[in-house]
Amino acid sequence: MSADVALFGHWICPFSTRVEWALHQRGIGHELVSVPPSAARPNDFVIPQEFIDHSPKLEVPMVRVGHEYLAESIPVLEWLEERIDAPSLLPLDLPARELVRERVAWIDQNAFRPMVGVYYGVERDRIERAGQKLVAALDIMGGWANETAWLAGTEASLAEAVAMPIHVRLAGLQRLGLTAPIPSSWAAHGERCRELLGWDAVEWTQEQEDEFVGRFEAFRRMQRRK
Ligand SMILES: N[C@@H](CCC(=O)N[C@@H](CS)C(=O)NCC(=O)O)C(=O)O
Repeated sequence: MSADVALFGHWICPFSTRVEWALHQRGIGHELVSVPPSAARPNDFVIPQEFIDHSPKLEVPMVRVGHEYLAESIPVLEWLEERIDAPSLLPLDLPARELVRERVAWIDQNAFRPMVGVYYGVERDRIERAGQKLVAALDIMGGWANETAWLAGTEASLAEAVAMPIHVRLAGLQRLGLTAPIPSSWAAHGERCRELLGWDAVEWTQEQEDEFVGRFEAFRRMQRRK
């Protein structure tokens, strides 16, 4: 490993998971600096000064490569591709690269948003609607994966990085009210993802899943009392 890489992130943040997975999948050694998002931050947590100094919005993930810093998960994934010479998550062929980028944007828009809507949802019908939108997106993504095994082409790519947090938290989402049946094509893609190098670094333990579910159940109780 040539460059000095650090990820300022946290396991509960799905945007951090994208980057953490890609670093492991590409075999890029890095330091992980745990910065819990405010909703999961213990009262006595001291935010590292380096994070405060370089993060434009005080959001994780933020990455340092050498003396440079960047935040925002998708630009960070692209930046790491440019900056770090390691197995790539972008195909060489330009049209294939464009397909990966198109699908990355599609997943971010059409699957990630409703996914966040499920756990930040408070009213039952809103949670239900977000769940239905998420599952409709998973159905389309599962269809892509059925064709070539992966979300955008014949190899795991940045599209897997962007979608990986959905696999990581699926059981938690189901406990938080995602009731629509998960398409078998999406579940099969999840099984393939579990065989990839990066999986072990981002998979949740039962304790992490319980903490995720517990935090959002508490959030809902608090919102309903308002
Ligand atoms: N668009 C950003 C979103 C990052 C984001 O929303 N991060 C959340 C945690 S999941 C955060 O750090 N929020 C600030 C806070 O809660 O303190 C990305 O793709 O990286």
